[in-house]
Amino acid sequence: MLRPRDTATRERKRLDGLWSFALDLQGLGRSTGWQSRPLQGAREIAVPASFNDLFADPEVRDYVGDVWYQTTVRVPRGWTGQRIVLNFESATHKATVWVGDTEVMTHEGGYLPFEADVTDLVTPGEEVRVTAVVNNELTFQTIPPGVMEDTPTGKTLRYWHDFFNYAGLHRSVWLYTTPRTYVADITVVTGLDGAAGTVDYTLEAGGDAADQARLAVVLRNREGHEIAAVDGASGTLTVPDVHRWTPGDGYLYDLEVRLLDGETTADSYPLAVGVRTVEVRGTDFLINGQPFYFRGFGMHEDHATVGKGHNDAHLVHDVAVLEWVGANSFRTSHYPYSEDVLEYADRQGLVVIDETPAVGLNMGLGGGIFGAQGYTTYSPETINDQTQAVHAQVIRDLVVRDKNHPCVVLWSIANEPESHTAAAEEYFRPLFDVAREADPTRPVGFVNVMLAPHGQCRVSQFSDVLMLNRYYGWYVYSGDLAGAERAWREELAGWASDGKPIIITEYGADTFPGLHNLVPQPWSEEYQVEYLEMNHRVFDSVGAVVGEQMWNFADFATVAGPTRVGGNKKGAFTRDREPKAAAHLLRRRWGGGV
Ligand code: GCB
Repeated sequence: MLRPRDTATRERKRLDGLWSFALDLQGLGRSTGWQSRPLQGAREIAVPASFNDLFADPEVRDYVGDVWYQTTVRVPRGWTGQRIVLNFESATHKATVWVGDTEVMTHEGGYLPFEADVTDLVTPGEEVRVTAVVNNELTFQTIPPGVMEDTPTGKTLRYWHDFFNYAGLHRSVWLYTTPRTYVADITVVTGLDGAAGTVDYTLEAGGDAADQARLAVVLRNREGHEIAAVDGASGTLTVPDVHRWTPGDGYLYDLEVRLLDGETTADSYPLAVGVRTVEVRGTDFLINGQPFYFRGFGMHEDHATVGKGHNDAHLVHDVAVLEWVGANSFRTSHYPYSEDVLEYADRQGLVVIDETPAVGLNMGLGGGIFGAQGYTTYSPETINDQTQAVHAQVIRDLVVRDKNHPCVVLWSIANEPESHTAAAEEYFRPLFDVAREADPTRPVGFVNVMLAPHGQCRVSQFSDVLMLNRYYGWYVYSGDLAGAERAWREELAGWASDGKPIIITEYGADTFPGLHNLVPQPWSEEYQVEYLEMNHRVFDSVGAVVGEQMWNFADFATVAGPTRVGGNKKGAFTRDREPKAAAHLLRRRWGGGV
């Protein structure tokens, strides 16, 4: 699936704005056909945004179940004769969509796009009603998992990941056109050959005459000069004296893909291409053959009011803050971010670890760490074969969406799953194969949790890169940084003996901004600084450590709990992106700029 774009042969219309919105408190909407009429008793809601924090209403914030979104759109009259597609960049976590009275699609998984051909259901020049029922329940067969529990005061949703279950339409909704026969997919793989670059491409056509489609590509540099042109559905372009895509220098070529009808271009689609290589060699992580050290954060799509709603202003500001602090990378913890984020990272030369939404597959954790018990992680009743199939599909779908982004250098197929048991090994072994089959060009890993330390983890054997989340000095050795340092050095030495590169994908300490201690204690800004300094001493002493991504970039919303003071406070920045003392420390260490 290619992202909706305006091109010489395609047009799009964004459906964002104020939609009608209703909670389905009695669960009657589906059986009584709410899609067939204007939503009753609806309020207006902003799209894109999480619905949870838009009203001062606990019923909305904590709502679990179906919510209904509806809007009316006039299809541009110039679209006659075109193929017309309705595209949702995401719906968290599950959605069914109708155009008029006709159901057009259902999609599960809250962070990836889905679309339907609606050509036959709309008339250019006329209005049409679009309705989506979005459901935010999680089960053991969803990724991420969760469970509805009966409590004396009603049903509640329990889940094992440490961020608030924001839901709704978080990203743009589009109506767009393509010609009847169109470019359906593009895959590029880039390489280096001395001073030259190579771009291997594979194209797919779709639609009425896909079989007879003639395809061709033209590659241009940033100035618009043609560098190479090739005919055919697949081939290789050579770029003499290539300007490589490198961290900090997001140089992109423009690959124009054309579908030809005789001499005319029937469809045209542009793809930004960064020419670079990624490789793991020994304990090095190489980008363009050069060792790369990851400096940055695990992040969240999380802001006041909009929750997980994408917003370009927040994106630009977050990346400006990353630049200020000297970060060169981030992880899309714990789900695929908006594709706008990846496109921007491509242009900024920011390096991305791209993570699936497989978080919370660990019933030994909860609300942070060492929490809720009472379930077995892998069992026929909990995380089972069906979950594994859903997990495999989300890996494939993530690769399909993000495979062409030069910023993505490493796939993370899960965050902190249970990984010390035989069941974990069995569950994950085939998933690594799925990832490698979907993308043979990038390294694959998963993020290991403290409950499966070196010597006990049975899943790391499959990883190209070891990604470790460690909280020595916070969840263990709380307030005892000397003890923490000793234990941390000992464990890390074990991992280093495996001969693989290690990225510390999380290390952090909750810090209440403005809390100060002469003698640093947990929760104070001073303690966070000393905690980071201790960690950095440990990392700097181990050659196999090729990256540090502090947890977290900014404070973020979570479920309420005794360890969460208005959310998770491990940010180097507050939720509104003001620096804590730790941010200044990182800036000095990472050489941040303006
Ligand atoms: C972790 C999780 C992350 C949590 C963090 C914490 O290990 O990966 O999602 O937010 O710990 O602060 O407890």
